[in-house]
Amino acid sequence: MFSFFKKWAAEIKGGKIDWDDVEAHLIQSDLGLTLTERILTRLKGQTLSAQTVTAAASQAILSLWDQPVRQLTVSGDPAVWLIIGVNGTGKTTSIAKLAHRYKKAGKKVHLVGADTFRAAAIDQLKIWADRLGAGFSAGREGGDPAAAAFQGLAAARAADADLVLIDTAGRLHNKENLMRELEKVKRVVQNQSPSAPHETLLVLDGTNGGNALDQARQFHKFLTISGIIVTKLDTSSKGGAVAAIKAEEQIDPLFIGVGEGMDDLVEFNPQEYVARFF
Ligand SMILES: Nc1nc2c(ncn2[C@@H]2O[C@H](COP(=O)(O)OP(=O)(O)OP(=O)(O)O)[C@@H](O)[C@H]2O)c(=O)[nH]1
Ligand SMILES: [Mg+2]
Repeated sequence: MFSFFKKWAAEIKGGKIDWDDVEAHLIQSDLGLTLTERILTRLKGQTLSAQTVTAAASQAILSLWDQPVRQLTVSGDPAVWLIIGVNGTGKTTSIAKLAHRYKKAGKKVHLVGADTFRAAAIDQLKIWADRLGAGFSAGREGGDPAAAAFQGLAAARAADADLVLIDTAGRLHNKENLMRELEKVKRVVQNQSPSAPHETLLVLDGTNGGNALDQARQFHKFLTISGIIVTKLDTSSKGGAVAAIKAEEQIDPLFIGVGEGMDDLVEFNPQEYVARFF
């Protein structure tokens, strides 16, 4: 998100800028309309410079998080977390990272492969489950993902798991039939456990810019997202438009992915996030 903004701020250092310029650049920095307006309001009556704009932007972003970011708790009998997102954002890897994190905290974790779209996806999850010592169930390639989720949850309950992580196939947010398929996964899980899923986590690729806001909006519309995991922040300074998503949709980033290993998941911290970019 901010790399574009930072580059611009460096360019204009000392130079003159006008309001239109500031507004255009803020919008192009994937901050979204709400935040852009708040930043412009903060700038009223000030001299425009790289410094004042940067300060106003970081203050506006930080004030989105006047409450501490929610910590996830493993509760439910068992806790069921549904992991969703577009293709290749890091869903399966993030599941492995979450499994590792909560196993370390003493929880019995069960992974459910409901990505029946391709056999390799199921194998990938199985490899992680074996490596982590987590329980595992999966549907078969070409099968119904909702059936896979239902049977996986039943197996997890039989195994007395504390936390069930359901992996789903990557899908484009603008494909309604694929969104309906996810709704069905959710419904079928609820048939077995009415309070589930206890978390519906959207995984966003942090190297992606403004499109992330679009993704969040669409997935939220169909499934009600409870939190976001932003991945690949080790390779990008874009940041997946999380501030815009928080400002526009009130959805919090909960974790960030900072590598491909199972320890590379850290809790989202707004101060660190802003400091990283400004
Ligand atoms: N550098 C880096 N790479 C990551 C991170 N998270 C995931 N990846 C890599 O991104 C690629 C895709 O990750 P997956 O977990 O397979 O993504 P996915 O969302 O499950 O993909 P589909 O199931 O195909 O939709 C893999 O090569 C991962 O190792 C991260 O935080 N940092
Ligand atoms: Mg996957």
